[in-house]
Amino acid sequence: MKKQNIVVVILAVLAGLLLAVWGMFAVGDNMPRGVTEFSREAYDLHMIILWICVVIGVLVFGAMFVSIILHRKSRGAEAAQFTHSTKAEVAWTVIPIIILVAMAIPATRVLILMETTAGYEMDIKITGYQWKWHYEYMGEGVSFISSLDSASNAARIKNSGIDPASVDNYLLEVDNRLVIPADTKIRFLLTAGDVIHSWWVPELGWKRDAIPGLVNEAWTEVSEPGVYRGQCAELCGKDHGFMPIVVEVLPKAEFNQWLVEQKGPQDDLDTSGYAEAGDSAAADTALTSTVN
Ligand SMILES: [Cu+2]
Repeated sequence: MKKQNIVVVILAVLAGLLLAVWGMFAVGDNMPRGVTEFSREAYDLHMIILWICVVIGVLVFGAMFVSIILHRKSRGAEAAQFTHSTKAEVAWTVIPIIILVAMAIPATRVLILMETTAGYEMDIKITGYQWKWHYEYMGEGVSFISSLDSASNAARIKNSGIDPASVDNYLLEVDNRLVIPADTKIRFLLTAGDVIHSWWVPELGWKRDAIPGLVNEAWTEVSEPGVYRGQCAELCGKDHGFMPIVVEVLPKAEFNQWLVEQKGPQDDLDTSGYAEAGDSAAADTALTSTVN
């Protein structure tokens, strides 16, 4: 190859690499690594597959551009005349199969991990409604409705005079957060009472449809206490954008104390925090009154 041609090839490969790296970091819109074992596995898998795709992209487009630039007709290039090559056929069949199988192995492992709810220590039933979530701590007699907080709700009204930018966690805050304990495997049972919704907290690494008449399963185990936010991820009606999800992860001891408080008489509840939380009957009444 001529010196000039080598320079062209190197430049083409470098441009491709630069474009790929820019796409990843300059846009800065990658998925979060999350706060659970599963979310990290999913993130790592996503990155491995991405880099495999980048390498394939650089090789394929590199070969294409090199061919177009260096072997163009105006440079006197002449097309090869062969019509069949068994070696080429075998190579471009076997190599993609090997790549696909190599990608399927870690993907299957992560998929199985996502579906493995065995060994859970706690059950929470999540029911989607237009446009709120109902959480029930199974067997604990604790359930409540979680809907958009009043500050966001006031600011979202047209001509409210409230600047949404002045509201903390605008459209990402609720009145009653889903409180869960840290370091505890929790199984979620998801369903819906009207139309299809989807429960999605990016930091947990998965989203799951909540479908009327069907119960879907999912699980999580968060090690770091904190507040994690998400949204309904299935277009479910006019207020689809106004049914956020807020998960508050507490250390086990604090969670147990919180749970005991929720079981207490309604009057004893701290009205600044989880005002609507109470026993199932109270929550059901609240649900009926809000739905009607
Ligand atoms: Cu929804």
